[in-house]
Amino acid sequence: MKRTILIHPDPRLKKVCAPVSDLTDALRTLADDMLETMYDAPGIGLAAPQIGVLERLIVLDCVKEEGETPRPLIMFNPQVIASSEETNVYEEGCLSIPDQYAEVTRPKVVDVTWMDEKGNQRQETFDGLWATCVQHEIDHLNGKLFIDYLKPLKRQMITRKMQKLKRERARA
Ligand code: K1U
Ligand code: ZN
Repeated sequence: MKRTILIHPDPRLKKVCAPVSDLTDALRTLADDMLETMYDAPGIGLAAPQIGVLERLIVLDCVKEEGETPRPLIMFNPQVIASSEETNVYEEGCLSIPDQYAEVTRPKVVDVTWMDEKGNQRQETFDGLWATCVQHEIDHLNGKLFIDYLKPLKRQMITRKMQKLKRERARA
């Protein structure tokens, strides 16, 4: 089932999410719903707080090319355990901040641990767009948005645009 994506500013997007302890069928269904919502948007990642669920769950699939095999990943309690000194600049977007993009600098390579949908503990090294995306999604679990890396004036400008968008959508 497709879920509604919250738009910034929303207090739920600023909260630190709780770790998942028991992997239930309800959580697996939630993860499937998040993948459906992400692909439909379309996007390359989605974090549970973006649909109003304050638990540490993210999904991502950074395979963008048509015809390439998709690689959906479901991560419960993801954690960056090591980051490269080398950084990467990427023009990021966010499904909770539609049509706004800005350059963000992050570590180029990260090692991430997580629990998958089968309850297995996993670890993998991510590079390039995958590394950017997984860091962006983990930030969501800590109440942080990509605009929090920008200068206050630019952040304020984007926030005002989003407030206007929300007012217009409420009227429609
Ligand atoms: O978390 C989110 O809001 C999803 C976001 C993830 C992300 C994008 C760019 C850099 C870091 C993290 C998005 O998916 S925005 C949409 C987007 O980037 C995209 C959409 C369709 C095709 C390719 C990319
Ligand atoms: Zn986002």
